[in-house]
Amino acid sequence: MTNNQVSVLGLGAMGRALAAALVKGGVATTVWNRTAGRDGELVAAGAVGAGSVVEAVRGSGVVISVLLDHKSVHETLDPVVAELRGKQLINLTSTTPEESREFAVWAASHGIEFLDGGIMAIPPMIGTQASSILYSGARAVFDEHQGVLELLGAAEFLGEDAGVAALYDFSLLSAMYLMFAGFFHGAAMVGSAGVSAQEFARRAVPWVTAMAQGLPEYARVIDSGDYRAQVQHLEFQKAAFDAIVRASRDAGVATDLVAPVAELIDRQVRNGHGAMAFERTIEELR
Ligand code: FVH
Repeated sequence: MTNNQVSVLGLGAMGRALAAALVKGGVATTVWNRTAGRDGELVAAGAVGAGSVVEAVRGSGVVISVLLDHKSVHETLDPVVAELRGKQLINLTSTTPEESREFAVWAASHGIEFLDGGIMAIPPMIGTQASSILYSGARAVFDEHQGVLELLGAAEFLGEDAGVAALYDFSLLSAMYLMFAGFFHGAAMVGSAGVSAQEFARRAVPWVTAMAQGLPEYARVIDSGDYRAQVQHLEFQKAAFDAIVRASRDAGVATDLVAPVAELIDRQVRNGHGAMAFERTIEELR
């Protein structure tokens, strides 16, 4: 086994970016993709192109999978499971925590050391200081290859439960997508008055950035479990949010995004929590 050779399976936008960062960092890298012809630039830069999965797996002690989803990883690796025995598998494909745990069990049953990763970056960020990747699963794999993993982005190990990195990944993505969705809603509202999305973005960026500074205080209240409002209680938030819903309707903007939040607030007020802080909303989600 040649443990210092790394194989990257999957040369989509992310796989290509990761493989390029490895090659640039001087790591002996083998690359493979289901559809041929996507390895040209990588091979020109020094990677070894493998003609089959089995060839890619055979050549390396460490295999990094960067495929579409959980199903595609199984479709790719199940047929070569015998070749993977005794090797280390690092899965950077986005999978749910339960899917990551399933891989860990599957890998252990076949004598494969398994590390799962959640990529907190888009392809152009890979290999830059803006990139970070969260890992969980086999600590030994992380420790042995941390130097190589740091070539891809800041590498952080979160624990031996293989699902934890994916749990953080999807939790952070939830926060991101709901923020983007909120931007779309706001842009649609001001758009009803002829304001461009770009003009709205110019104001939204500093506003959202400033408001995000409040998250640690929200977190402190949540962790304390003491939701007695110091400033704006849910009764106040209800009035404010009902007005947002009405303003959206008046602007001809669908309330699909804001109505569920209004309902979460309403429900708490109806159930006697009107004097509590907005942060108590997390109790309705748990
Ligand atoms: N791109 C991004 O911004 C995000 C950032 C966060 C992490 N994600 C996850 O990374 C995984 C790969 O994403 P990607 O951007 O490389 O995705 P694509 O460019 O669409 O490439 C997909 C590759 O998967 C191969 N593939 C698909 N199905 C199969 C299969 N059944 N068997 C073997 N390979 C398969 C596909 O091959 P081909 O279509 O070229 O033959 C591509 O190599 C992903 O989990 C993101 O959620 C990226």
